[in-house]
Formats: sequence, C-alpha cells, structure tokens
Amino acid sequence: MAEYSAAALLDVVNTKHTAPANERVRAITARIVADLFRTIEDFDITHEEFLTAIKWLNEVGQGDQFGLVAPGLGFDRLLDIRADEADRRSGRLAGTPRAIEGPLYIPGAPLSKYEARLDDGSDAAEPLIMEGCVLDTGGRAIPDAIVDVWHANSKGGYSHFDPSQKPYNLRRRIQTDKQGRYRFRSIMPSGYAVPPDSPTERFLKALGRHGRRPAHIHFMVSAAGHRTLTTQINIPGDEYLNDDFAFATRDELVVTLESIDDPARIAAAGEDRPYARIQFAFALASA
Ligand code: MBD
Ligand code: FE
Repeated sequence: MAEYSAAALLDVVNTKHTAPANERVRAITARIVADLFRTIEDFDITHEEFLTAIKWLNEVGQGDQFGLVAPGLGFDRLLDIRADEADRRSGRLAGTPRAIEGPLYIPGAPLSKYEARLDDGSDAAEPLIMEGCVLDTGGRAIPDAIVDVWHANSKGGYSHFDPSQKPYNLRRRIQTDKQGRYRFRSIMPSGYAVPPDSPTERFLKALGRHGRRPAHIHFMVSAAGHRTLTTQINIPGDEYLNDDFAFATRDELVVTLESIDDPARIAAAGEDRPYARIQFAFALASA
C-alpha cells in the first residue's frame, strides 16, 4: 500500500469512489474533512483529544442531543437568517418573522376547533390566555388555519422529554374559526435549560457559556395556499431574553403581556385568579 503525506491522504480520501455516488454528499464531505484535517494540524490535536471528541460525539448521539448542540452553535438561526435574506431578495411579503423550530416539537398534538386548553391543571403557574387570528399578508382572515402550539411548563420542561408530564401536555393544534380566530388557555412557561451534566451542557461550559433559553412559546401555523410559518413568541422581562443560548429571540416576537386582575374579567374568562393575556396575530405568506 501507499505511504501518504497528509495532503496526499486528504486528496485520496476526498477523491476515492468506486461507484456512482451522491455528488452533493461527496462535495460537502470533502469540504468538511479538509477543514477538519486542517484543524487537527493547526491545533496539533493529540490522540487523546481526538478520542475525547469521538466519545463526546457518541454521547451527544446517544442522548439525541445534536438538536441541542446545533442551535447552541447558531446553525438553526443561521438557516433563518438565510431564509429571511432569500425572502428579502425575492421582494415578496414574508408575514410574521420566522423563528427556529428547535428539537422539541412533537407532531400529532390533539386538534380542536377555535379554542383549546393546553395545560392539565397540574401546574400552579400563572394562567395564560392567548388569542388572536391568522391572517394573510393583505390582512385578510384565514379560516381553518392550523395553529400548532407547544411550550414548556413552569420548570422549563417539555412533555415527551420530561417524564413528569403526560403525553401532549402543553401541546395542541387549534383550527381557526370562520373569522380566522384562535384562542387558548394555558400556564405561563418558564425558560428551558439544557439537561444538567449532559454532553451539551459540558460543551457549553467549556466555552464559558450557559444553556438557557428565555421563556417562549412555539408555533407552527399552516393553511392551504400559504407557506407554513414556524415561529416563537417571547415573554417580556425574562433575564435571558437577550442572552438565549439558541440565539432565537427576535424583537418583533417579544409580545406585550396584559395582567388581568379585574374580578369581572377574571370571572368572564372562567378563571378564579388573575391571569396574563397575550393578543397576537400571525400573518402567513402565500405559498
Ligand atoms: C428549546 O425549548 C428550544 O426551543 C430550542 C430551540 C432549543 C432547546 C430547547
Ligand atoms: Fe422551546
């Protein structure tokens, strides 16, 4: 067999193919491998460091945590920035700003018409009522749009990932009514934190960073003839609002909270204590 210099080895790794292949995979792999070969040389990576990296990657994979590492390194927000740029270049109205989906979406949440209750009554956090409508970019109501909403509980945990919550807790799909309206009752979420001592957390710590997100609510809003909008709203006042480990906060998506403490309004909403109210209209771009 051959003796290789580093450059010759890279060349043969990147050119070796014995069958027709996926050219895009080949080209992207060639770029990444070249960059990593160079990283190993420039930083004089030791065998021990290399094995540490492999072990960490395996732990990240075993824990399904690439979906956490990626937003932590800005990749998800980068894709949003690029999609925003493409929208600007095309000159068409994009509607409500997008925000990253994150790794905690679960499809198939219970579906209801016009309104839903997201919480199961077990979380003593402040009640939250959010309502509004789904519009097109011309301001016309979209009936029968689906507002798929998911958020964390008051401890920052998401059902399906936090074993203390029942399936689909704080997850619902709501179909807008004839006037494009939706409405839901839930509890005020708290910010998420990456699992303590997880490979993601250890990595962020090594970078001098934390793995905290400000309190937020996710939405995937879809309707026939319109582009599906994946976005989030942020709760104002959170200490991590402008220090999100996933870089997802957008000024236009920080909502205004109304504190409802008038007994008549509390009773009219079917509540027994003060609650927070958010009004928000989603605008969907056409498909
Ligand atoms: C979340 O709740 C989230 O929204 C993202 C983007 C990453 C980790 C946890
Ligand atoms: Fe989230």
